[in-house]
Amino acid sequence: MRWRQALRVLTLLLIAGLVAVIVVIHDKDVVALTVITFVLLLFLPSKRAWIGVAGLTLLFADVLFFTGAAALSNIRAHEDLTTVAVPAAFAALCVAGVVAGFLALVRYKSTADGGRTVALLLLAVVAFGATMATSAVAGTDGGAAKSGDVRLVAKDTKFRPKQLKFSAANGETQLTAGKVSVFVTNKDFWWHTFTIDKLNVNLRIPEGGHRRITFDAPPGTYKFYCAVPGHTQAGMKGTLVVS
Ligand SMILES: [Cu+2]
Repeated sequence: MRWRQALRVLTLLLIAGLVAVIVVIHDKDVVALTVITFVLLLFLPSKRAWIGVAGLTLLFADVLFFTGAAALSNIRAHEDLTTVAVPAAFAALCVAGVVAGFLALVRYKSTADGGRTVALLLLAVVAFGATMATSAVAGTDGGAAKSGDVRLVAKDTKFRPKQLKFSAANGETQLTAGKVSVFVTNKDFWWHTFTIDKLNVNLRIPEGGHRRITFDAPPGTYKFYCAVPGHTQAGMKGTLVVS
């Protein structure tokens, strides 16, 4: 088996995974990534195969970067198994993809037998799994809401609701101490943030994750937004009213 063939198989698996994300969690923003992956795959059997190999290696590295970080963060936050397993599965696949892509680039004309190819890819995935497991031991509960929390959902690169109201009159007792607690759920495949510049708030929420933040908020109206490039423009902004 050549490394390029291994890369092709891993790319097909990645496309299958991305399509599953589109179908199961209805994340339309993943469509663009799926199309790019497919186009790069088409280069592999062509005379300009190196474009496909280099492009796919970068793409695997990119997806590894955000899904690996999401899996680690969700493990540390003691999220449930699915919330950890989905980004972890993508990250493990991407570890193999980066290895296969890199070896296809540097040993472009040489061949490796099937057994060695599979063994090396498995080794990379096992090493990745071990990293995940060791970080599962450390960590804090970030995935549980408490009563009095203001709830916010990020879905389809939008926040719902767009306006958060927090009032002492509603019996939100923490407010008497000047504290506001916001519980954010991210239902997208990408990372999002809950950011309020004025209050020095910057909470990062990975794929499928739930995160809670408590901060001081004097009465007033504050703009919150997602700090991921392009997301504010896509509509990820709103207002927090504290009265
Ligand atoms: Cu965002």
